[in-house]
Amino acid sequence: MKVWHTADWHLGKRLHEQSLHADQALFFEWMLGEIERRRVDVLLVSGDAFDAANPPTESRALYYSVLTRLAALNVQVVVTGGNHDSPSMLNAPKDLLEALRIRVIGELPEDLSDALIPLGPPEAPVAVVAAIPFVRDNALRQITPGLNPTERQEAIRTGLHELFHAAGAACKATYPGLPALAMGHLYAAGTQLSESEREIQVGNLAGVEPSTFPAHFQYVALGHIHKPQPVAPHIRYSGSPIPLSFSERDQQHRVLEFTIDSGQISAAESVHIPAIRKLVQVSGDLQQVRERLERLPANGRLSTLIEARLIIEHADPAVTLNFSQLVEQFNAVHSDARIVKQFIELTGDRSRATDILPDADLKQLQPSQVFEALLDAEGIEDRDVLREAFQELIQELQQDERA
Ligand SMILES: [Mn+2]
Repeated sequence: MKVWHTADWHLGKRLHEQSLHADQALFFEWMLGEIERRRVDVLLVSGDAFDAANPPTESRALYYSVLTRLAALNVQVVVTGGNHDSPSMLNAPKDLLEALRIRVIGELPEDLSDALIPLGPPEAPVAVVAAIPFVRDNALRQITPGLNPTERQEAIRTGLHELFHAAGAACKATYPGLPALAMGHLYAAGTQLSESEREIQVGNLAGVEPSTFPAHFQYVALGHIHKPQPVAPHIRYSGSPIPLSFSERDQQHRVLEFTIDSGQISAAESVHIPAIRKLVQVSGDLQQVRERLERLPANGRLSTLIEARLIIEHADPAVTLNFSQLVEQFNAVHSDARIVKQFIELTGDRSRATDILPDADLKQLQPSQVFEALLDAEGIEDRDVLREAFQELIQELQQDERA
């Protein structure tokens, strides 16, 4: 039996307002072709199939058409919920999908045995998977009110440890003799993050240790971290199939493949996904940015997306204006490449708060105090509008953090 492990499709995700729908559709074309060619029997999707709780209609349509085509290829599918998925949205068509041998576990079921899914022919399963979705903190019974952040992280780690050990024991008891694997959507200690996770916050930051997963699991198919990487040889992140941020631009995207044969699960191997779209970062001073934009590499199958980073010593309104015009002109002229993100990096002494407030301990200061010091340093007199705008930004940021 051949198994594919993927995760973090993030259907509906936009990269700086740019839709990635076409990228995702091309990935699925490739995936379905390879699944048929290689005769894959099982597909595991370890969370974050969708980017948001209420994804756009075109993303839902794509998801269901892919599931329907997988069913037509006689592939057994297991989808778990990630922190981006709405468990109830994912679970809504659960009964219908079950008729197509597609199992959806949107959230941790009350009875853990409901998350144990036999793989292979129903009359003669060859393995069992404990399909554990993203676990919200309040679903862990170790989380009690009044914990400080450190205690809370420790309680989350303990809770996940107990959960996966209970799942391992349940596999052993209910399916004795069958090889077992697990799915998880979580943050493992020591893994490398990329921008697309940072910008959405990794959820609880309690990184779990490999010992969280009992030895009974011969393979652990993880999702949540977008950079493909092993936590241990048999505990792996497949990573996201397409780049979801500029920091993932040079990553080799992949799915992981392994076989289950006579009770043994083989080592997972990477199946590389051909690059669908080029993401390019150009940086330097204005002249360098201009030159580099002229020497862009050839396109992938879709138009190139560019992050333009202007590096200058001090803020300069004239240079900023030229930079904006350069970006505007570029986007107006090019149809096969688009600057979707632009920013200015200041290298001079005023770019760092520690230079403005050399003796201050930043942790002791309010953001507004640092902002006032910056206004002083810049010699800005008319401050009311700026103060108001700053307060608005801070409020927005705090609301985002709470969300
Ligand atoms: Mn996630």
